[in-house]
Amino acid sequence: MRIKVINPNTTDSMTRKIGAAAQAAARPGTVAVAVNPARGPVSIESHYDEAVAAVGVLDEIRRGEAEGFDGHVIACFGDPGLLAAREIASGPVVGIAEAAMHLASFVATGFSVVTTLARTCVIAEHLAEQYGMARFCRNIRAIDLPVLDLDDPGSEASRLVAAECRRALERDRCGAIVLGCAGMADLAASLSAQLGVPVIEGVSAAVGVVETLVGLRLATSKHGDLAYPPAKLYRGDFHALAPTRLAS
Ligand code: 5HY
Repeated sequence: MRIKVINPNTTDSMTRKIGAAAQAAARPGTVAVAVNPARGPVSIESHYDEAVAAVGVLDEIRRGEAEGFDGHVIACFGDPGLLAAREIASGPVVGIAEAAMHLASFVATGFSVVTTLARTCVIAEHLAEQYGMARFCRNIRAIDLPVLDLDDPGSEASRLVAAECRRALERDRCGAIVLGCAGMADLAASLSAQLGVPVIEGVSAAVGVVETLVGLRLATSKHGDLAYPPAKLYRGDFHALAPTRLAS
């Protein structure tokens, strides 16, 4: 099975980290190929970043369809472009926030999310609502560190994340932690060992969900709102994105 793991931001080092986490979580026989779009924000920390990054995600999904991938993962905790991606993909498309929240609900009656910038907490809140996970989501916390600082050893990111996780376990009545950024993929195992609770990171969670769906021969329904988009003309430099080419 081949899974395309899309990092919607355009920072190669983060794509490499995501790729390593995805392949490490994959079952024998699964190849996880991590990519990022050629165009878009270096990190995603706002609604605006998300909106623009979604176009890059759709670029990669279209390419992935032509390259014959069995499934796709959207590796940004805002799950940018998820439903639009499902419209143009034949195989399953899973977002890391969606997968992490659902898997957390299998191992605890409540989880807290620990993410980067405080301003992105509302995005995770909206997704918890949208996915029907609001009653499991006890709290969404932020370490208030920019996404790209996660890789800066001087930022003490892992210490800040661990401290926020401890606060969540002390105060939020949660039994599990969901890491709210793909850039935290490499922190889950050591945090779980330190804290003694399930710590779920979305890249591994989403790879596992895609593997399960493909294994069960479950693909995105093309009946109703996730059918291929109606063919039409797109003007200007979005011309190449016109859905006409997809339906054929
Ligand atoms: C992510 N941003 O997973 C989100 C996390 C966030 O560039 N990759 C990003 O903080 O919203």
